[in-house]
Amino acid sequence: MDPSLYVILDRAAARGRDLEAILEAVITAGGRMVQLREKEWPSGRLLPLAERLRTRCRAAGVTFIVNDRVGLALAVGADGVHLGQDDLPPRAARPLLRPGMILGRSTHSLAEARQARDDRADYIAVGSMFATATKPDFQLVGPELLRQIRPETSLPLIGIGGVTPDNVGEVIRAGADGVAVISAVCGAADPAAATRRFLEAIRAARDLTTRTRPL
Ligand code: TZP
Ligand code: MG
Repeated sequence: MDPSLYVILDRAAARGRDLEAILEAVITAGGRMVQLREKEWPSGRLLPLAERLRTRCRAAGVTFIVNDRVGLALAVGADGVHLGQDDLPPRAARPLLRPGMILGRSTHSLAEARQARDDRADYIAVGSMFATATKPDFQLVGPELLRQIRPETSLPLIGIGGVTPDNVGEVIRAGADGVAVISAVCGAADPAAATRRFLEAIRAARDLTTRTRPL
């Protein structure tokens, strides 16, 4: 799992554009991890699309995660499932998963991040980093929360919420291993170009972080 840039494929954010075409652009541009997020369609309707995305990701060696739905993740042979605070907690979901499946957890406070760590999540998403129109009920925690969580876990930390190529450096320098983005890629005029800009900015921020870290 390489969570440097974790692209969330969301039909609503894509505004009618084809998620498979967006995935293709992301893969071409070097993205290594994606999630399927669908808040409206029931799982039966989503299944064929989820299967096609899963097949393409497998062929490209890209990690494929399903948001919210453990059953769908299992049905399509996804690499993992991402669970928010209102979904099944990791201790309830883990026994349902196949061995080796990735379990990600959304958190919005130090206490939630500690709980996710203690519940043996495989990565912890932290947000919202910045204001975002994608999730109207977002809780703004800022990169500062990453700074607080970073010393407490070696699990991958992923900043989410309002992240763009222009502000991603701030998130990486606060201690994130990567960022998860919806609108900045799914809603971009050119998703491949957006992916490349992100990867370049992440690389630059990491170089800077390494060079300025005390020996
Ligand atoms: N969780 C916290 S903020 C957010 C989610 C799912 C939305 C992220 O979307 P965007 O478009 O990258 O701000
Ligand atoms: Mg959820």
